[in-house]
Amino acid sequence: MRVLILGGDGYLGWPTAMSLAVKGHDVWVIDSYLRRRIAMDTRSEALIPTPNLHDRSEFFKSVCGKKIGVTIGDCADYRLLSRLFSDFQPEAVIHYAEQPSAPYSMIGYDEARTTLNNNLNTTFSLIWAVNEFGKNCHIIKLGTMGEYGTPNIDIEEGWIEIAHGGRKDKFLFPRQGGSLYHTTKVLDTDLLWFYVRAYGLTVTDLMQGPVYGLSTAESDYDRRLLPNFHYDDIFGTVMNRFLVQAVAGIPLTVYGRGDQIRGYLNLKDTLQCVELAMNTPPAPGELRILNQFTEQFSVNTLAEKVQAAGNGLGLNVTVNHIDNPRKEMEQHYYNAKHHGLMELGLVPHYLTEEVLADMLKTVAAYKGAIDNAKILPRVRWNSR
Ligand code: USQ
Repeated sequence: MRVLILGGDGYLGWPTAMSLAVKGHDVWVIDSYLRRRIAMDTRSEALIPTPNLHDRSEFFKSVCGKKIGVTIGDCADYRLLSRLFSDFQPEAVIHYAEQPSAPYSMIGYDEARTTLNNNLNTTFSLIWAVNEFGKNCHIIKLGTMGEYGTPNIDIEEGWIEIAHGGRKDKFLFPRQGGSLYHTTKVLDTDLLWFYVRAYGLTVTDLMQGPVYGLSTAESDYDRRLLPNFHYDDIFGTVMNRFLVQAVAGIPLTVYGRGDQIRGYLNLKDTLQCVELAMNTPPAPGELRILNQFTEQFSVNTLAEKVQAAGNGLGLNVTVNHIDNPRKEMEQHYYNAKHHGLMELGLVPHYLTEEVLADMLKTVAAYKGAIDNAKILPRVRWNSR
């Protein structure tokens, strides 16, 4: 298949590009380096320096013999996207090109506006480019489990049937993002749903939980192909942060009570999920929503698991409950359905002690590069 990846420089975008290229797909990536710029601005650079996209693509070709096309440009630029669609004629487009950090979106007005503009305008321009130049192209959009928040009822996969006044109908599951970033994802879904109804676009919205992990089959060939692994409070997801903290000898930063539950998955499973969604598209003109995670844990459970694996390797891992910088429920009901991707064939990589030990060993190889100033939270939700 010809596959266009928006946000191809990202933590998920680059590994997805390599994985699909190795499987024989014709892959083109576009990225504006927004994350790299924000990381520099906020002193949140990744643990492992990653080459620019052109260099990554060349290293990849020299190692795996496959070409990944590269465009550096703004995915919100409709004219640029339109040219890419006309020239490359993708059959599937995978949309990762969003400002993905909840804390960044909560710093202040400028950061909130950057997040809102980038995320909504990219989704909007993509919708129009597909409608004008690639009507049959399947849009695979990375949403987030955070769109649902933490309701006191089971979370369905995207839709809920509601009986009211003696009548029934099916609606998008109620959503309540916990940050401006998460709220832009809610708005993305609404935009997509409107244009699915209006123009008959074909869309899969993947509601993904926090991802962890450093390596994939392709990055194992050469360190220069590793994903950009963040451990700072802006771009680092909780599990990746705990791995680095364990190696650095810093107490694990559990926010508040630590009973916050989320659905997690290994980076390797993100690749599987996206490929499964691509290979088995929904019916033309349908919005399909799949919940993308493999296991539910509380933050406390994650910390205990990292502590056990770290201590098994001779590290002395301690856990610290610190003041929660976010506004979120710290104790809540959480039961999210996630059978759609399993039915499509997902074979999960679960979070075993062996998986944790492997990740800790990889992080340990970069111990000297850990900057302790990036660990403690610098952004508070309720600062004003
Ligand atoms: N947390 C800690 N200690 C830390 C960091 C986080 O206790 O040092 C807690 C947070 O308070 C939260 C949970 O861990 O309760 C998850 O936090 P996170 O930073 O791993 O995840 P989040 O901010 O929600 O965002 C990440 C990605 C985002 C993606 C989302 C999926 O950055 O792009 O959409 O995970 S989800 O969480 O399901 O919305």
